[in-house]
Amino acid sequence: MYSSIGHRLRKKDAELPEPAPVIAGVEAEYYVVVKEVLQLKPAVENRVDSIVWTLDGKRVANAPEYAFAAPATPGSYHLVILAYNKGNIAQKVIQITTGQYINWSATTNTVLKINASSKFANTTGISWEMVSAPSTLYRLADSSSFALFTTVEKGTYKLKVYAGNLVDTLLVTVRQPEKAASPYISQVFDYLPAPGQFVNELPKYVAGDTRETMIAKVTKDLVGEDANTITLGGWGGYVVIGFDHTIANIAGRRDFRIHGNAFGATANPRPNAPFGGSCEPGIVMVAYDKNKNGQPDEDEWYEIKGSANFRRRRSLVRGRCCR
Ligand SMILES: [Ca+2]
Ligand SMILES: [Ca+2]
Repeated sequence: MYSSIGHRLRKKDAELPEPAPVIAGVEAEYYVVVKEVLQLKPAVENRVDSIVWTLDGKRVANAPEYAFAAPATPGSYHLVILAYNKGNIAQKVIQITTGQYINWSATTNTVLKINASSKFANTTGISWEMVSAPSTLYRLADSSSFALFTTVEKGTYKLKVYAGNLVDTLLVTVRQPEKAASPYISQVFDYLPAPGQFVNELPKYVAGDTRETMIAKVTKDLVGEDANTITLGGWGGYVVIGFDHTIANIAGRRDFRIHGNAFGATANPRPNAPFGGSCEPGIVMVAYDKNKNGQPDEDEWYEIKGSANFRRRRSLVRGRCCR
């Protein structure tokens, strides 16, 4: 009885017009390096009788998959996928550009400046794009004729640079440096506390100390894993510290951490005081050693947004805040 119903349903289905095939799972454009093979395997929705591939108008395959082998000379190709079923033909057009690799090498946690090749000279509107990366912990910042690239992980990164019909593919091979980077502070450039409760106590000042000897004491306190607290005093006090590598600013990730002295406390001598404690906010600025002289120069600093950027009335930045 069940098989009889099944038979009738199948017969009825066969009499309906068939939905057209839908070709998905392939891009409209590909860039293939010369002598490399691009394997294309579209996902075809709905029933299909045959899939035909044409390259520059010439039939090259009749199969669900097609392997495009890029010749040794760069060029551009027009690939069309045709999917047939009863009464329907679906079409998908793919543009393939082929070109040569340009090789670069770098080490992790350093900034590599990559200039667009000479064929892009006098070209505006140059775009840079990561094609494939062994890690998401990288940063690619582009400025038309050049890009700055840094990554936390070693491996081979494939980038594309293009403008109009011009395109280059770059392979950046990233190695680990011989000496592993330290995750801790490696250097103190400067220290100048403003007047405050613990100034000359953290670190301890003794008669005869100079700015240089105090910086040496702060260096001893802050460098390496076993660090101690220092005081910056009140508004305006600062310390300038450095690392032995460039810290990549990864989008959506917190790239470094600063331990402060904030805490909550219920004890408060004032009656009916709100919950409080010690907030001790600070402003964090970061410098990128753009001119590679090992110094944080005036034009290399950026301020990181903090809570004060979002509360105008209590803004530290505008110098209006305080306790
Ligand atoms: Ca970040
Ligand atoms: Ca510098």
